[in-house]
Amino acid sequence: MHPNNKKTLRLILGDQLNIHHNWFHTVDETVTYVLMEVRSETDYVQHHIQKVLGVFAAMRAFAQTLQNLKHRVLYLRLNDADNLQSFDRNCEALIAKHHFTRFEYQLPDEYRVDQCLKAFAGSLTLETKVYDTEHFYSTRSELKDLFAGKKSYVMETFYRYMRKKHQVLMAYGNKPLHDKWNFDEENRQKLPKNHKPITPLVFENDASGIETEIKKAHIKTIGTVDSKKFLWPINRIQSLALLEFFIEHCLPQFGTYQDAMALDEWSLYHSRLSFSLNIKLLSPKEVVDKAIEAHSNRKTEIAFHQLEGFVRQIIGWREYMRGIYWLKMPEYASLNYFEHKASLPTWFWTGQTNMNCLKQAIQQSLEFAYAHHIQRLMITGNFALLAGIDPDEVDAWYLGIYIDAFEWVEITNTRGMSQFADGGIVGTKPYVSSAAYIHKMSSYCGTCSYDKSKKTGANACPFNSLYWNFYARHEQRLAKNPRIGMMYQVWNKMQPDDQAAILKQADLYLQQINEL
Ligand code: FAD
Ligand code: DLZ
Ligand code: SF4
Repeated sequence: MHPNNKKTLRLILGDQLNIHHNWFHTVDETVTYVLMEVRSETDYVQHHIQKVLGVFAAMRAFAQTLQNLKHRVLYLRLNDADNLQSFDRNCEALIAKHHFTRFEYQLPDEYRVDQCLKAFAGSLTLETKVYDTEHFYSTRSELKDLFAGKKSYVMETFYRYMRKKHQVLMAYGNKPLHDKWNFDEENRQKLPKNHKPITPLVFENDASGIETEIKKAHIKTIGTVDSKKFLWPINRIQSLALLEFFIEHCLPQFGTYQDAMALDEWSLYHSRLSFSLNIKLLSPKEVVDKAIEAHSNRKTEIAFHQLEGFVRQIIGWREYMRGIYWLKMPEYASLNYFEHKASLPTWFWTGQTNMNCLKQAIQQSLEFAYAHHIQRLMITGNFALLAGIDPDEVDAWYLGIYIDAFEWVEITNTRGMSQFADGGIVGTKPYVSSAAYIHKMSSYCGTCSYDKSKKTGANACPFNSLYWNFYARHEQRLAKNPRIGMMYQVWNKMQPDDQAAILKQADLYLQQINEL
């Protein structure tokens, strides 16, 4: 074929909004970019309305940016008559209509979409090429290579490897700065009484037109939105503003209150950058670099342990979860170590429960499409695990409800870290707790109609009996775990009558789970 007849179609997915990608460095008349709003993506799980709205608004803004830079762009809106509602069918139709001679795309982050586009590209008679997204620090297979021949995967090992490889927070001789890799013991305090955290920065995007289109298409969604004042960042400028806000106001307290939870406070000192990061409006490297730069300019204000705690989340946990995902999919999505089969309580979809901690975490999730890590792990996730909920249902809930939920990072956190359904690939022990931990880290228990200190009887906090019931039920699987053995010593020291009463209380609560 004559080179002048070359016409390339490049697909950009809704979570590939990286303007610094090599693709966009030069304007090429023979290249057409396409973005599409499709039912295959809006319907693979029931999403929060803010997630669908946020992704569409960001995709539209990104298409506009590309057009302003003089790139050729096609954009298929949800209700366009010629929208065939999936990536492959739309691309096939566009290739035929516009006589494209090449098809190119970037590596999808999700296994399902990866399979779909691989199959599609394989079915074409044209030349095809797949590119890296140029977003992550590590490749899909780097974790696999690092742990080749090892029996288990350890986040801390991966984190140190990443610190060394990318020379992040390192001193002379490949030693960690301040001689320690991890400063966790200086972090994780409860919020002091009368401490008023910073008011979160929110945006006021008018996305009401998009909401109307979503409603017209009858897409089933979760949660609420004020679409005239859509609060999440939808472009790079807003994402950078949120990053600045975090670094200026939240980073100095980030590690200290990382695990704290407080009544009516939905994000405390967390960054809320996960949405911008996951759709690639921000790169993890620029986030880490900005945080490090701020620390070096404001050392007295931003202690090193705050910085290290934050950097670990990004170059450690985030990259680690992605590595595990690509190592273990697709099998990972059906792991159910404890063989849990119960259904999610109905109040997970409404927040209407008398358990104050769950009410707070779920209601804010419905209102903001956001809960911070410890709410996800130690409130909703903890309850789901103690109550023996089927990990498929837990996954679907987390994948739908959060603005930042994309399977590569959602499933490893949910099925792995939170539900231990992978039997210990991500974590070394299940993250469960009774009310004692929740009371220690939050201000939820004080105004709860349940009594945090009771295991049995009227108004006993459900977490207490469910906690021991969980250990008793799974003794065979857990007693040998060296990090848990001690719990069984405590359980076995209890009087048989007390044990029986606790198990009976747990049974009662599980039978009435929708009324708790
Ligand atoms: P911050 O607390 O400010 O942390 C900074 C950044 O570090 C985050 O933006 C995120 O990119 C990264 N990070 C922190 N913890 C993790 C982690 N465990 N795994 C991966 N990255 C991390 N994160 C998602 O991005 N998408 C999800 O769908 C998701 N689902 C989760 C489900 C469960 C059950 C749990 C326990 C955690 C989940 N997480 C998920 C991880 C974490 O809770 C969120 O990244 C975090 O709450 C996002 O808020 P933030 O940006 O304010 O985070
Ligand atoms: C999450 C999402 C939604 C709701 N809708 C779209 C869409 O209509 N078009 C699109 O390109 N992407 C969407 N996304 C993000 C994709 O689900 C995401 O790109 C894939 O899961 C790959 O990670
Ligand atoms: Fe949650 Fe129990 Fe505390 Fe109530 S008493 S807030 S249910 S831990």
